[in-house]
Amino acid sequence: DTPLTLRATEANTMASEADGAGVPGSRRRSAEASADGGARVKRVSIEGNIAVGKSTFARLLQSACPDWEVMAEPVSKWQNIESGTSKGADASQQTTVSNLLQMMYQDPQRWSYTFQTYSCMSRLRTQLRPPPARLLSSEGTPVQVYERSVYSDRYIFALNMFELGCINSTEWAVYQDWHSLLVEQFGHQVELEGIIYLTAPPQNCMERLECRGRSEERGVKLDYLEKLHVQHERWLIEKSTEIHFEKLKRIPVLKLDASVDFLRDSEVREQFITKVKNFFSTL
Ligand code: UDP
Ligand code: D5M
Ligand code: MG
Repeated sequence: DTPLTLRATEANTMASEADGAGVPGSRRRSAEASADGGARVKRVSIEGNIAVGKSTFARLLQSACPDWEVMAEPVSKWQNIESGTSKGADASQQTTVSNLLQMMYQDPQRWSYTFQTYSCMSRLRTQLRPPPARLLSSEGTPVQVYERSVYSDRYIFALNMFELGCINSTEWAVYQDWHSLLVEQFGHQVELEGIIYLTAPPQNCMERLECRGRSEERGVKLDYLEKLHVQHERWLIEKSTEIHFEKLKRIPVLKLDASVDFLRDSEVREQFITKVKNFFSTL
């Protein structure tokens, strides 16, 4: 066992992977997306525990309003990291593919810090992408919606890894130093105007996680989801997490009860969309 999981030994399969699949709408960027136009665009993240329903909710938002741009978490990137295998010129084409998500769950002491560097980098890349032209020409409030953010990386996962002892105090100090530097340097380009917090009891998330059947998560225990739940509550509801960015301390949070099956209940879906539209209009 590891602090995060029971040891998962089976090979990675992506049979029931939901992330990123089916999010409609073009992601093509346009040179027309001017800096001025970009300033109109509101930026919001969807936060919540593992398997609470963020990707499902993201797809729902994208189909409810094609004028919003919804970006799924790049889980498949973390599952497929390509690297060269040889220093020799002839073999330079050879690559191996490693699954960093699986490595982190199997050996968190060894791989948590590396995972945090890569997940933060990939989120930063997503949050730095300029809005597409169609968003700038939309009549309503143009919104970019991200599944999680560089902030949940730090104030949920990295912090939790540190508290569990999977990241040591030196790694934690180094992590916090470069995270602050990057976020400060990129300034308003990575700032969010609001957060949608999907919440459900950890037991519900556990059931959804099992139902989704992502192989890397096979050993995830309820205890881990409970810890992540507490981190979310501290950050977004109790506001007791120490935050290092001024705007983030005052960010508006829309809390939605995702314990109801919004995937199958159209009435709940409609209520969620209405709440989200009202929330966006206040940002
Ligand atoms: N799910 C569900 N009802 C809901 C929301 C989600 O049955 O109202 C299922 C969904 O089909 C998936 C699992 O819960 O099998 C996890 O959802 P998702 O991948 O969206 O969660 P995330 O990890 O992105 O928060
Ligand atoms: O999150 C995707 C999966 O990736 C899930 O197993 C949690 C894990 N994840 C995401 N971000 C992090 C960070 N920063 N550290 C550790 N683990 C992380 P899902 O909620 O299923 O969409
Ligand atoms: Mg997801």
